[in-house]
Amino acid sequence: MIYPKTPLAQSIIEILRAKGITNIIISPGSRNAPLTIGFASDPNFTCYSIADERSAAFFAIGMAQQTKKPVVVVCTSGSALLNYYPAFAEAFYSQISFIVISADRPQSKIDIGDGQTIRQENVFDNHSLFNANLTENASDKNDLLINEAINTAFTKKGPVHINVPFEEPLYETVSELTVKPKISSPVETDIIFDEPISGYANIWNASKKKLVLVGVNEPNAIEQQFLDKLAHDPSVVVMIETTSNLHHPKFINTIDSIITPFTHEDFLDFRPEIIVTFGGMIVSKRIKAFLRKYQPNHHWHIDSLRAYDTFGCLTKHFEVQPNLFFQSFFKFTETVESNYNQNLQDIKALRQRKSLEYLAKIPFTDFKVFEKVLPALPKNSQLQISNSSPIRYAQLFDIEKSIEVFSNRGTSGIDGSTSTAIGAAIGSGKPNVFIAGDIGFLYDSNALWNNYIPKNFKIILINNGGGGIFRILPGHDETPVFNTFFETSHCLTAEHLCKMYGLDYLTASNETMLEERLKILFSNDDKPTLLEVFTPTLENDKVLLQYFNELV
Ligand SMILES: Cc1ncc(C[n+]2csc(CCOP(=O)(O)OP(=O)(O)O)c2C)c(N)n1
Repeated sequence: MIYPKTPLAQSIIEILRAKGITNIIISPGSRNAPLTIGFASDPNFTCYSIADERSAAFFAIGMAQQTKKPVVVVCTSGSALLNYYPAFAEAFYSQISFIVISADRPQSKIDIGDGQTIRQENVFDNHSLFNANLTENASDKNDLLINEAINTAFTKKGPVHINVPFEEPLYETVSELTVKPKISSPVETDIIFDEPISGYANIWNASKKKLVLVGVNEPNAIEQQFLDKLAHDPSVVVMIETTSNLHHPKFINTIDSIITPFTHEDFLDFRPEIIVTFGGMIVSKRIKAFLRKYQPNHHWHIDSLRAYDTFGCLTKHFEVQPNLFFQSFFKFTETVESNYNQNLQDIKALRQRKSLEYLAKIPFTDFKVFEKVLPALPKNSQLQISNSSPIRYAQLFDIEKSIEVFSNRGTSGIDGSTSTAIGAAIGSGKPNVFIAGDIGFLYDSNALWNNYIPKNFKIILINNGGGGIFRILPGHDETPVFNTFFETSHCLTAEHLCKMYGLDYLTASNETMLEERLKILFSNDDKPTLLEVFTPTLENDKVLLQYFNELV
C-alpha cells in the first residue's frame, strides 16, 4: 500500500475509512496532494475527479442525498474552497450529510503575500454544523476534531468543514502507516419518544379542521398505515407537494390548483385549527401566504432535528421521526366527524375536471410540455427537477407513484441542479431523468464536465429563451430592463455543449415532435441524452396564468 508521508493526511484517511465513508470527490490542486494520493491509493475509497469545485460539491450532495451517508469533497487552498459554498448551504437547509476537507497553508503563511492563500478557517461558519480547524502535525486533538466533524455530519445530517494545513513537500509517500488515530463513535441518540402527548391528542380530538402539509420528504419514509389513518379521518386534509414522495388518492397533491382561485370566504372556510408539518421546505408560495395570513391556532412540526417557523405560528416541535410520532400519537386520537376533508375532495374533483378541459385546448407551451413529459417518465425511475418554474409546473400534475422526486429546495438555487442530478444518478444507480430550465442548465453546464455521467442519464431541457419565471411573477413589464436584467433573454441552445461533452442531442418544438422524441429518449440507454424542448417565450406565462382563472 502507498500512504501519504504526512501523518495528518494519514489520520484523516484512516478515520474516514474506519467510519465507513467511501465516496470521495477530489478537485485538482497541489496543496491537497497528501490527501489525493492517500484516497486514490486506498481501494476502500471510490474517488471521483471533478475539476470545478462548485459542481463537485453539488455532485457530492446528490450522491449523499441517495446513499444517505456523508460524501467527502477535497480541494486545494484558496478560492477553490469558496466554490463549495452554494452546495454547503444547500446541504445545511436540506439536511444532507456533507464533509468538506480543504487543504491550507499553515496559519503563519496566511495574509503575508503567499499565492493561492486566503483565510480558510471557519469560512462556512454561518452554515457549518462543525468546523475542525486542524493544526499542522498529527495529534490527539486533531484526531478528536476530525472524529467530531465526521460524527456531526452523520448525526446532525448537514455540512461540516475540516481545514487541514499542509507544508511542503506534499507528494512524498511511505509504505507503512505511521499513525494509529483513535476512532470515537457518535453518541447514540435516544430514539424512544416518551414525551407526554395526550394533551396534544386532546387538542387534535377537539378540532374539526386539521391540515397536514408535507414538503420535501424521502421516498418510502412514512409507514402506509399512518398515511391511511390520516387519509380516512374526515377532519383531516393532507396536502402534499411533489417533492414529498407521498401518494394516496385522498391526498391533495396539486396545492396551487386547489387554492389559487379561493376567495377570502373560501380561505376563512379552509383555515385549519391545527396544522401539522413534517419534511423539509415547502415549494408552494401560495400555501405559505395563506397560512401566514389565516394562521391556525396550532402549528406542530415533526422532525428529529429541526423546525422552522414557516408560518409565524409554530407552537410545538416534536423532536422525533414522524413514524415514531404517529405510532405514539395515534394511540390517543379519535376519528372526528367533520366535512373538512369532503369539501376539499369536492373542490379537487372540480379542479381536476377544469384542468383537463383547459389542457385540451392550450397551445404548445411550458405547461403543455409538463403535461406530456410527466406521464412519459419510465416507472421506477428517479426524477430530479431544477428550481425556478420547472418545480412549480411539476406541482400541477400527478406523478406516477413509483417515480421518486427530488429538487434542491434547501436554498432553491439554480446553480447546481444538473451536478446534483448526476451525483444522485450515480449514488442511486437508478434510471434518472433531470428536467431543467435553460438558465439553470446553462449556469451549471460544467456539470457535464466529468467522466461519470451514466449512460442512461436523461436531461429534458425546456428552453423558453430565458428565465420564464420572471414573466409569471407579478410586476413583469415588457421592457428592455426586464429582458436584460430579469429574464436574461438569449438565443443559446445546448447543441454544442452536448457535442463537446459527448451527449446525444434531440430537439422538439411542437407536441407531435415532443411525443416522438420522448419515445426515442426513453428507448435508448446507450449514451446520456439531452432533449431540448423549445417553447414560445411570449406565450408561456399567459397560458399558465389563464389556467388559474379557468379552474372554477
Ligand atoms: C444561484 C441562483 N441565482 C439566481 C437565482 C434567481 N433565479 C430564480 S429562477 C431564475 C431563472 C431561471 O430560469 P430557467 O432555469 O430558464 O427556468 P424558467 O424560469 O425559464 O423555467 C433565477 C435567475 C437563483 N434561484 N439561484
